Amino acid sequence: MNSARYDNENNHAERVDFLTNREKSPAKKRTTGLVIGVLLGVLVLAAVTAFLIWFFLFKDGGADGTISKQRSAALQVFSGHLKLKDMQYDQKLEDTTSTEFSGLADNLQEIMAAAYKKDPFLAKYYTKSVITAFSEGVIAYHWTQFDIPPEHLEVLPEFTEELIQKKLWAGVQAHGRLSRQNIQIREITASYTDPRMTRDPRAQECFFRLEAEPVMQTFQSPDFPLIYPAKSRCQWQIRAPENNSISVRFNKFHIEDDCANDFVSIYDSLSPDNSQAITEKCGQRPPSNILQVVSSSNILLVNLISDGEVQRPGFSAEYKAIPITTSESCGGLLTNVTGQFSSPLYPSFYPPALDCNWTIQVGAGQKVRVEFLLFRMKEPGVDTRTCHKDYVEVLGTKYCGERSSLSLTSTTNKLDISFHSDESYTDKGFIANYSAYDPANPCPGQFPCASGTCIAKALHCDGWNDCGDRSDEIGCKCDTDQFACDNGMCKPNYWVCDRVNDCGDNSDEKHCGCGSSEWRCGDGTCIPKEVMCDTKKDCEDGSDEASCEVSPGICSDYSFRCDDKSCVNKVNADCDRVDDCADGSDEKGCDCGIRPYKQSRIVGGQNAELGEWPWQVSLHFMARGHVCGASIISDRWLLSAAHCFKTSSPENHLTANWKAFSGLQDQAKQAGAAVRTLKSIITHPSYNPMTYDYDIAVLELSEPLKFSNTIQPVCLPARTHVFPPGLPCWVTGWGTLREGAQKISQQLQKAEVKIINDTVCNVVTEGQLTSRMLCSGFLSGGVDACQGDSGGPLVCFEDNAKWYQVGIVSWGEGCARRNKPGVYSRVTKLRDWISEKTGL
Ligand code: 4AZ
Repeated sequence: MNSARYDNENNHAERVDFLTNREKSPAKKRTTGLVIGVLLGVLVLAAVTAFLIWFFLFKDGGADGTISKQRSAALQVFSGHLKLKDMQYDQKLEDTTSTEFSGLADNLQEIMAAAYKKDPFLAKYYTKSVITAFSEGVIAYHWTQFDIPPEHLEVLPEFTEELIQKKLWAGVQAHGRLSRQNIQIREITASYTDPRMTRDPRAQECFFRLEAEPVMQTFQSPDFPLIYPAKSRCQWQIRAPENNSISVRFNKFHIEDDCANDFVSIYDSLSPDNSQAITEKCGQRPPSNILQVVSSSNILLVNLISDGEVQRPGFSAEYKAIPITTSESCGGLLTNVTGQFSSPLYPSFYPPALDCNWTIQVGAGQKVRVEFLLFRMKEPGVDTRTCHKDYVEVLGTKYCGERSSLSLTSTTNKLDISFHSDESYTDKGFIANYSAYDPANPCPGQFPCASGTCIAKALHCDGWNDCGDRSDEIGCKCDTDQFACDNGMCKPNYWVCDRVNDCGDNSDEKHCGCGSSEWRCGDGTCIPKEVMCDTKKDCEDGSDEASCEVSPGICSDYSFRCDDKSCVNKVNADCDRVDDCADGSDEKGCDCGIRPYKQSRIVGGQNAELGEWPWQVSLHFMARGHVCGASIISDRWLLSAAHCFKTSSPENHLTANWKAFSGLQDQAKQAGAAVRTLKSIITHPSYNPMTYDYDIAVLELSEPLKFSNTIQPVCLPARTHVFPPGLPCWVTGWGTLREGAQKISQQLQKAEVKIINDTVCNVVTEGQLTSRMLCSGFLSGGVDACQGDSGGPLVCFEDNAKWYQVGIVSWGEGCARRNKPGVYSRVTKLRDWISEKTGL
């Protein structure tokens, strides 16, 4: 007997036996048996196929009225509303169990079904239409489902919103002509909808009707604050009395991070009608960035969809009826010398479909300056150059999207500002300060930027773009120790040829003297090309060996060393989500450097938010309170500076004298923080109190930390991790706000600082730099760590979306002085010692 094997579509191996001629020939009985066998096989196969189709396409969309969870391209759902003409609104229509609801809903469903079935194309795929709610007007909310079999997928592009609306109109009008029933429709909307969002309210599963009143009430996702169920399809229809709108504030909001799986979507409608979506959100929101939305009228729809397996608590929300914001009740005339104004209902999302106008009028001969402290009017699919949906318009220019700094000035003593929101998608909006100024002296004692903002005079012509529009660096006369860029800016001479485009037009990096057979090191020196990637360090900064694809297995000082001692010659191979080491050690210990409370930056402010730097620790010494910073590197270990402990006083080295506070933002609010005592303090044996070389300590906690939204470990970079000059990083701490100040800061501070080239760093520190140190800050001064920040982290956000600690606050000449940047212990150089002491 010969046999053959093949794999069927399900990849299950099956065995088919072929009969040889000899085996076939004599027996008729055997032929009959074979025919019956084949028939039975076909029947079984058909039954299995039918079951699979039912299972995947219809099971979840069955009795409870929820359309199947799978977002099959073959399922097309359109949702919107119908406005009925000349019909008396009956409150009973709001009760989906009433006969009034059933009567009208069934009637409309029939009209819709007839409209679609009349069209030969749509009729082929039409499945059902459902009326989900009524509201004053009389408005009926609907959705319709079409199922396209796999063999007809090519017709999908023909399912357009225009076609659906057109056919529905045609059907509805034909019905009006033919029918004796008195149902007339005067407006139709229908837009694409995620099939997971459609519900049949008469099925009542995870479906809620809420009545908003002026007093606040609450609702929550199922099982909050435990874990919301997977495969949730929940809907809350909220109504308020006529002439009110609805405000919903999500005090707790923690949904899975991937919006493709789980999300909350909110509509300015009772239908999940995309053209009236207010917003769609997932992830976790911190107390400082609460989601609060408002409807344009007395209806609002909230949906919770979950498909992901990640377990999260969900949300808890407050809702209430509030007076409708109209164009008359927003905007206005502002005549004070200074003041503040914001988008309607800020910091709530502004309502959809609203226009507001402000006029700022100041004294004759004066002008107006408007500085936006926050500006967020983002909408999917909007080109921020044209802003065709929501915008703020000033002097003929429309502004939309997200802006970190926006400053505008008037041409006269009057400035008009208009705000427009359309029917779909809203956002936080804006908050702005305005002030009158004298055009002859726009910035008394300061430098006036072209944008209208004022900056400190010392920042003019200092080589840094402080205005944001470079106007402070244009037309400067360069000093002898400065390089004149082609674009008119001046930069310190020692920035020339350092491989960082400091001028912005690259003129400081042109003509840098390396011949065609040479390669330029990070510090500007030239080396022969052939010594690059030869596993020997030829450049002072090792940049010739940093990104070499040398043959695998070759280990240089610049290779990532796997646990099995093999080497990876790739820049920043640690935690880059690519398995470079055969033993996977480059992707080990990567549960770090994330901020569960994702933050949006606060423009102009330097106070950190709670949970923004969850690895930051405050070290309290005896009765003195905070004296040094530290960072969490694991649940048992902290990283800090040796000079906090190795002082002339032996008391500083005693564990009993220290307490570590984690999850803290405000020194006056220690109640919410986790406090730990220390089990051991290990300072680097080579720490030099004269030079601050090897300024590093690891602290073992007596009891492990419990990680949370506000307590998380930072990532430690591999020994070979590269943080190039110019990289923007953040330093945090409760140190003093000024050099020489007596008191530490009560609120945790954050400051953005840049990694400074080692050559420059060595020059400005007058040769005091060792390879265990790095500089970060601005040579123009103004931003820096200061007394009390020591031991705290300097962290950089890397391409793998994780925060890495690059430095430990160590020393500096004063604080924030010009040409005196902060000096930090270089974590990469001390990485092996950290491993040796902590096992991390
Ligand atoms: C300190 O005394 C200190 N400007 C820390 C950092 C800097 C200066 C002083 C850097 O803790």
